[in-house]
Amino acid sequence: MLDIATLKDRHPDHWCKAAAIRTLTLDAVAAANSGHSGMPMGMADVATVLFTRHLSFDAAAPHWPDRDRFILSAGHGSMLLYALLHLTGHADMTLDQIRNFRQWGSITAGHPEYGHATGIETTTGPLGQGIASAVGFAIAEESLRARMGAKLVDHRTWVIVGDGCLMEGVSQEAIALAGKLELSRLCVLWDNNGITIDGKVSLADVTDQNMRFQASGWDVIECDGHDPDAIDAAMTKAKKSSKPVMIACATHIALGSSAQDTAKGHGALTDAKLIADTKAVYGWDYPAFHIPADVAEAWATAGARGRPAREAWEARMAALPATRQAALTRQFANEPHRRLTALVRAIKARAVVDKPRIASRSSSELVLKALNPVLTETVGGSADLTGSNNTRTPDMGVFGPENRAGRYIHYGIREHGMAAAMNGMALHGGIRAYGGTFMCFTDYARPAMRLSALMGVPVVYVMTHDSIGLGEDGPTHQPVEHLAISRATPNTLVIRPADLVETAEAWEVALSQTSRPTVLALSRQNLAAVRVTTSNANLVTRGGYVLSEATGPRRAILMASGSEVEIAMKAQELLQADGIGTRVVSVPCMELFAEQDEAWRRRVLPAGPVRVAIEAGVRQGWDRWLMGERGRAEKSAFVGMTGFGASAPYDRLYKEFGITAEAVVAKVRELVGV
Ligand SMILES: Cc1ncc(C[n+]2csc(CCOP(=O)(O)OP(=O)(O)O)c2C)c(N)n1
Ligand SMILES: [Mg+2]
Repeated sequence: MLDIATLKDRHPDHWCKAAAIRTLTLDAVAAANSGHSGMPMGMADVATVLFTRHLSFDAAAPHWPDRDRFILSAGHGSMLLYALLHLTGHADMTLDQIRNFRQWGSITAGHPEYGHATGIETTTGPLGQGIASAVGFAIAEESLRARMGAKLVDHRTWVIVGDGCLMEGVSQEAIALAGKLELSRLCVLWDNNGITIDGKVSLADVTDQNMRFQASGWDVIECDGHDPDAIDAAMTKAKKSSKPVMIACATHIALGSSAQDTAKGHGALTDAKLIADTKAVYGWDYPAFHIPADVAEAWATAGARGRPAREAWEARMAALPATRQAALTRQFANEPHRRLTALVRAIKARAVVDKPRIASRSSSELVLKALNPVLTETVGGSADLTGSNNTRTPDMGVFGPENRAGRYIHYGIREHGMAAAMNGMALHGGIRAYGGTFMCFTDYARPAMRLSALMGVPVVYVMTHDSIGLGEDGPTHQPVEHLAISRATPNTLVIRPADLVETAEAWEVALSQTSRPTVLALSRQNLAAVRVTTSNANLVTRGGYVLSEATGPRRAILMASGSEVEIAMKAQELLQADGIGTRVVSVPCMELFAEQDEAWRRRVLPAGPVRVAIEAGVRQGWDRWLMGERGRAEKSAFVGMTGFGASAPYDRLYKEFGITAEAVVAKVRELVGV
């Protein structure tokens, strides 16, 4: 590898630009007294070559839809990204923000957070998420280029990963998917420094990463990660490949410091002498946070390199008919489709006449069949459960190397990779991503689902087989705690519709979101139609509503979601036959119900009647509606699961686990005292 003296001597301009990244990192980490110095110091040369010679972007227009995307998967090296954004002239990334690295109210969080600053394309920090969501960015680019044309969509996705990203399991899902899909616009830059927190990579790994990538259909190029010409040549070569490319960049972590090539170099280098000595090695004789004018100028020039390309793109856009421009702008901004509500109303109008007794996963398919041909921004998929999740509609076509216009993705058995890719597609813009698996396997997708919520991206998780109601596959496949886990996640809508009408409304809600994900919990087993009167109003938007009013004095309120609404309706019949006036409240979405004003919630859940909630999952999450909101502990009960399910036909399971109309009646009688 090139040593610093040779580098300075042969590439003085490059050296100074890279040194600016390195010293800003040292200064910001020292000021914060925390952070990660080594990674930005090691990858500064690669990043400098990328941003000054290859990345197509314009710092003055960071939202330009046809920009290249840069993703720092090794999110702990956040100062690398912040320094680049500052130096290239992103207006919001001021020097003050860098000075306030990791402080309250600054946009320079410990790890890059989407939405905090322009140029942060996705939140990274949980290792592996960046590379996995990058696959989604690259899919979105291919898909939209095929459908909108290369004059509007023609860019690349560049990702920096560390050893940690490549050890995480999700990276294998991502790499395999990208290789199969031949995402040749995707280039991964591996910070091959041989060091992680505990020490040398060899402590825990002997994987030949080059062979691993090649085995999954990638091209691999090796280079000296400090030699700008070698890095440049590798990137130039990568752009010509017909496969995704991994460039293995050999680097020194914490280059030039006494911590170089050691695990100590991974974290915060805050010792004043170490910093001074390192700056001396760099030949950097300036005060903290100081960037000399010529270096600042050189970086500003790099930040404006993409301006002609951006302006040419805007001119091509402006030349399109106004209606097409408006449609594209809406689509790039992920705004809801204007025909969505009308399509959903038509489905509901038919449903109240037909009253189909079908599984909610089948209802979901019916809805998608109506929506997908019109809402062409949808890209659906499943983690190898297409026939079970009912996620594919005939119009979509399968996305792949031979059909880039296809809108259905066979993700393979890769729930985590699927969820991360969906995040990437949504963040790229122009695509509404939905993907399916069994509800139980939200566990396998969860780290990416959490990031959907944290970033506020409106993806839709189609989670079928949502309870013991899936039957014979048994407790390994029967979710009991998963509704509660999803509901516990902030900024996530969890919708469990009861029939076709509610499922159509649920999809309308999900596809109208602009800043939060939706989890649709759908049944395997057939469900009775419970919404049988016409209403244009979308009642799922209310989260909870009176589905069936009590006859006579109201003494009990039954609350239920999804498949158990039918049980609540049966229990109501039995109770009312005995003169116990009973109201049934459908609760398809607790989050939306909680958002209603107090007057609505009081109308739905007035004080007085006893309350019983019925759901084939654990109780967690229901207590607010049972014991809060004017309810009382001694006047409420829950009918649901307290442990894992079992393997048997579903109707037997409902009986054995006591989730029946009769059990509900018994609870109400006990509470009412008759
Ligand atoms: C999923 C996840 N697990 C653990 C961590 C904590 N962590 C942050 S960086 C790191 C080591 C990463 O090593 P590498 O990618 O080689 O980075 P380098 O030390 O070379 O900067 C770990 C374990 C994390 N951020 N995300
Ligand atoms: Mg490393």
